[in-house]
Amino acid sequence: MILINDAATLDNDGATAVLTLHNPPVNALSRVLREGIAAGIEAAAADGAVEAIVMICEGRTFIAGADIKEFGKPIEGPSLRELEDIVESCPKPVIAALHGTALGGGLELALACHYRIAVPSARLGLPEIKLGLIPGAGGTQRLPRMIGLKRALDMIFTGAPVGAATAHTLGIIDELAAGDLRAEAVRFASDIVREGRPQRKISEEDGRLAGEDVEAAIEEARATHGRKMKGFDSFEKALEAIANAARLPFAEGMAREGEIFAELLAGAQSKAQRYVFGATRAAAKVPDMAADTPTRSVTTVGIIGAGTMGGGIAMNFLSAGIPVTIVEAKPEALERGTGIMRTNYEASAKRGRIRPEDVDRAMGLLSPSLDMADLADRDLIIEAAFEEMAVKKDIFARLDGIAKAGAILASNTSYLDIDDIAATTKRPEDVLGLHFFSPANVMKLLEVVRGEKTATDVVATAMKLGRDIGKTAVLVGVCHGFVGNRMLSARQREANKLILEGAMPWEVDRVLTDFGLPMGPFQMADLAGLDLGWNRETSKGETIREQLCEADRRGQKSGAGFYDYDDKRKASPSKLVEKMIRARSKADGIKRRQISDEEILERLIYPMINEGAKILDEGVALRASDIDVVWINGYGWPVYRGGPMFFADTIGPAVVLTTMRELEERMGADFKPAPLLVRIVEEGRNFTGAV
Ligand code: T1G
Repeated sequence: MILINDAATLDNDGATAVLTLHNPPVNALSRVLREGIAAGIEAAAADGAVEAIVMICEGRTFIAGADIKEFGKPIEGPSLRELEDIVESCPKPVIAALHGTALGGGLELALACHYRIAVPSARLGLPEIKLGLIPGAGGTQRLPRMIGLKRALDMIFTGAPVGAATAHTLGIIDELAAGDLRAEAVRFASDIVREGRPQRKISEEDGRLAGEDVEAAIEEARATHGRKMKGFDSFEKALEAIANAARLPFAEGMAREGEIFAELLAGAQSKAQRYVFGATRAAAKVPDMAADTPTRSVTTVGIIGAGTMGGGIAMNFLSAGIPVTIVEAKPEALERGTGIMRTNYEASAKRGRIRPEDVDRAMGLLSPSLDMADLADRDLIIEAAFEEMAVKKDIFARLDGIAKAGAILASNTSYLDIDDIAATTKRPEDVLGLHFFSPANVMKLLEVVRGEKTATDVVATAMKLGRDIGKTAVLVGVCHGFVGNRMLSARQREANKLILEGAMPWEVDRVLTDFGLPMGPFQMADLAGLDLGWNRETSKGETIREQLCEADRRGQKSGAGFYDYDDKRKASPSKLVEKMIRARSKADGIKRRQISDEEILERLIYPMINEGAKILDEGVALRASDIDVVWINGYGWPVYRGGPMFFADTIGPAVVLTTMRELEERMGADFKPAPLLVRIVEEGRNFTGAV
């Protein structure tokens, strides 16, 4: 065996050289690995005894891409493109042996090899779009030549990996390895040499694209991906780069791909998306908890409440193969709840998101019940009942006498005090919050709310369980609304004032949707239902929202709320609501005025940032980036803006502070700057340290 460098070794298996790569944790293409590959290929090519070369990785995966941590720094050692030229021009066949996830630059390097073999469990993809980039080492030019424009467009715009079997069908890989990958790759290399198979250079293949209708493929990509890609600089640029595979000779297409990649890499959006990549991983780490903190076994789950939240929460566990007992007080509520779950699964199967057989498999793990005593043996019990403290305290007091020792007792409350709830039990150390976001079977965010007495292993179990059911779990502390909803309340307070001062709900919403959020505060209110927490007996009709409920305009579900809705739930501004708002302004003695989009945006976003600063200062969030992860995964904050705290850093905390002070002067204490905001401006720091 020859040690090429710290990341590469070369040894011979008969007439086949095996270049083994080792750059944990994911064999990212950092400089040492690029240098190792270049030297290893050149050494094997120069060895007369070598007839073929296998490139294989140690560890859990083939190369998972360029080293994201090197972005923005000067390239040292051979670039990935130079490496690909060395590989593709090698006079001996180079076979990439794939396992784990061959992603981004890893797949691009494999496409520059002459052949590819993979284990059935391997996945291959070009996820650069998720980083605000495009494949920058030939992926936009080689992949279309291999699988056609349409499929390449889909792979690049979804950024989702395909499994080895699909890759084999598409022709991205030449063989599926039946047994040991290394042995199979060496055998495949020998077959190639013995059969005298040609050195396949995808860069020289134009045939596949000759007949493609480029315009049709582009239009189809716009129709399929355009909505999701709204606001992303990378969308149009990726379309151009990929279409060039059919429009330009390889070298010209590569040159243009490089220019576009460099532009995006230097841009604000990619910087934000790369920050989010790191922030999401950081959120999974709990500072005072070792990675090997013991966790409790959770193999069965109980849920109290089969409403929208309870049913959605249950689906997360059922889909992960974990049996769930779901308890309701009334048979008709139980039947309605379980019926909605089945309907949701059937809709997913119809859209091809799950296999038809998965519907019965998941529902077969569900045990509906009308008796809380049936939760006695559950490892984890989640309360998803009415959002009222008295109701929750009663349930937890009863659970304390039912649940087995060591069971984890969680509330899905979205605002209320977990410590108060825990105090109704004799086991506060087993109690925490698991705050799912609606629709709970869809939204990625899970706020894990750590109570004052919550045991460390319970927190560790919840964070791991969040990952196991496909959520992005963020650890938060106890306060009213935890992280996300506490900041949402600050925004809602301003939104409610703005429509009395002169803006209309649809103007406020538009400012936020133009900013990149999926919907504004009034669209959200109509979707959730205006009557959440409203009670006709106690309603005083003091707010627009109360007036709407009294007029039976309860939101989308009643066909009218802040907006009017047609039978397809298409929203339109309401003359009646406009009249109601103007009358309320007059009754409150407010002289309405024209309010600029800029003021609306500042009044909505800066108080959120200010609340985030308080949340950080109080230790309710561990990191500024955790706050950003909450808002991206729980409320659809545009990933290309990095999150509210990253956004504050891009505009400058001093700008936020100055504006807050002006607003405080003009509008009062709601805009009093948070002490942390003042401090970081005085100290010349920022929230995330990432800008
Ligand atoms: N570069 C640097 N570090 C990386 C990395 C990468 N590409 N991918 C992962 N890591 C780190 C990650 O930060 C974490 O570090 C550890 O590895 C485990 O990651 C030219 C320009 C591979 C599916 O976008 O999707 O190639 O926190 O917790 O859940 O066209 O990591 O332990 O210090 O996510 O098992 C394209 C990104 C790059 C793949 C593994 N590639 N990575 O998931 O582990 S751009 C990607 C992933 C590119 C070319 C372009 C996942 C994974 P730490 P993890 P995991």
